[in-house]
Amino acid sequence: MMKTWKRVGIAAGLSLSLVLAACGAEEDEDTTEEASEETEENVADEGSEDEAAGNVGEEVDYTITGIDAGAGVMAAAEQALEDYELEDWSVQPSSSAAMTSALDDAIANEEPIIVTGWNPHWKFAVHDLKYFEDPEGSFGEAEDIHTLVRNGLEEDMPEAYQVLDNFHWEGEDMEEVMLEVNEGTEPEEAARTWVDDNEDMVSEWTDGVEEVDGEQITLAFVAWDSEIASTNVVATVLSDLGYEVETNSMEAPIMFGAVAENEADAMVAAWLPATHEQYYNDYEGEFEDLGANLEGAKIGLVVPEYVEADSIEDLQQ
Ligand code: PBE
Repeated sequence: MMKTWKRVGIAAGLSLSLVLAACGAEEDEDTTEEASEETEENVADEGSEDEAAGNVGEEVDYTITGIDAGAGVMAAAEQALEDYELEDWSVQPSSSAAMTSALDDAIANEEPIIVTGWNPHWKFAVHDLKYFEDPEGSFGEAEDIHTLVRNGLEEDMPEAYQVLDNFHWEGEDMEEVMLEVNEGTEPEEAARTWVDDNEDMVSEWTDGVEEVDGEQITLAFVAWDSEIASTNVVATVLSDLGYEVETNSMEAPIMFGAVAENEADAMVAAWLPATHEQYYNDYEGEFEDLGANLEGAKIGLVVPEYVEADSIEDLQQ
């Protein structure tokens, strides 16, 4: 467990310095002026301003900056390339942390970038961003995040089952934890602070649940910023009840497989109905779906506000 958190901590620390660099550039008027002069020069080199604005494809090398290949938003982005007939485009896989670093870098340099995005996410609080419109619906509608547990958990660990069944919060709650982690706090510590600051909500999840004596429970998750937040909060609440909690980070399809095959006890990271539809269907019947722990999540292509294009359709040219 420590290893995973250390890695995440390093990634969070790295993106923090990039965020600071970005803020510095935004706040410093001289730098901004210099940067816009540079942009004008570039525009002059390339032709008219309109042409440059319309050339977001060329500027980003016809590449969408993605995250881990197993993420549902990656499959949806590939689907979008098909739906909008963007044959020259590709989706570049990386990781949740590398994507936000690339986004921070691009914004610091006022360069265009298109990323696979989602919310809840801290990046909307830190940067001026927008979703590309998606008239074809490649990225689906608003989604819910579900809690899935292994079959038999209710019988084996009724206390944990009850907490997992009760776990429910809002996008703003998740973003609060995410923001703190992005600012450099260790995920476990950020979760601790949130749990301590939100006793009323947490006591609804643990209402009438008896304490246990060091029973082992394993939560599976993927190291997406949103799921680092939710998994740590649930782990903190369970450990306060007396559980010995292990959190295991893995690829998305493996996370579903782990719960289906009883290698993990639970996960709080199933985005439905569309994002994880494939994985959900692959293992249906081999897990218990405890329903939504968060409503109104969303995925799509995200760009800085200053990118002139507004819709995925605008990439067709
Ligand atoms: N995400 C965050 C995940 C689900 C949670 C949107 C990156 C995905 O695309 O699978």
